[in-house]
Amino acid sequence: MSEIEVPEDHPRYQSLLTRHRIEEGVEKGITSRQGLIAEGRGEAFDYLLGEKTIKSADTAARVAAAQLLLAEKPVISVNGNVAALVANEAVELAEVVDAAIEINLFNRTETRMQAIADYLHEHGATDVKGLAADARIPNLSHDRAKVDSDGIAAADVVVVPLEDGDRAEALGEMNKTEIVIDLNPLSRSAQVADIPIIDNIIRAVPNINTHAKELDNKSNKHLTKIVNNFNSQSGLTQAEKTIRNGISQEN
Ligand code: PTJ
Repeated sequence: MSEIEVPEDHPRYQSLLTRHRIEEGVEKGITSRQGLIAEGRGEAFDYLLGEKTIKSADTAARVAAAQLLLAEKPVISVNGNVAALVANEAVELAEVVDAAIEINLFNRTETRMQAIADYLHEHGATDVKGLAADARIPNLSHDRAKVDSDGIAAADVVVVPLEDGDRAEALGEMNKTEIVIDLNPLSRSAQVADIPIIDNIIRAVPNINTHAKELDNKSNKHLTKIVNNFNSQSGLTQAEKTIRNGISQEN
């Protein structure tokens, strides 16, 4: 038995494992109760995508890896769901592409900020930003506007998983290059992203890691070519087509 009492060959293993991690996140004070609802919404899309990484999402993950390797100050934004689902993998990604990790919460409380910071440290993170909150994202009225001046405020590339659209739009207005991970191709954050990855975060982050390791020794010229050849709209269209017409229509 693994971390949940369900055998790994159970057809719903991954989905049950994900639910279990989110539930545990809520119990530990890491994930908000709204995070349970967000997970349910994500699961519905994942079911329609066949609970697998479709080709266009894999392409986007490779482009994201190239973009992160090219970045000067990349930051991975972490909320309560991201911490509960992929703490290890997010820490690994930060190491592989030399990015900072910054906690940014919709339902921000100091207790939850600290609980997530402690949890990320337990999973190997060395530098966790977000607690200083000494800068703001302009034109955003809620607590998600609070960022660190040497973190998201200074970043050129930001990974924003499982977001609402407001902050994604505001970050776009700051001319940040945004990599969004979201299972809903119609969500505003996916729509405004430079690189939308329509996939479950539990598959997407390890996949970016794999691509980043493979691309690590490539020249900037090679990486730039990968980024420039990417068409974000085509990935969104392919994911929507798969959701509407079924996985047999995937291309
Ligand atoms: O921890 P906090 O306080 O910052 O709150 C985080 C949540 C996620 C609760 C908050 O950002 C929120 O309410 O988000 P939304 O508006 O429900 O949007 C979440 C998006 O993430 C939706 O489009 C979901 O389809 C998507 N989603 C949910 N679970 C996953 C996912 N995308 C990828 N992988 C998932 N596992």
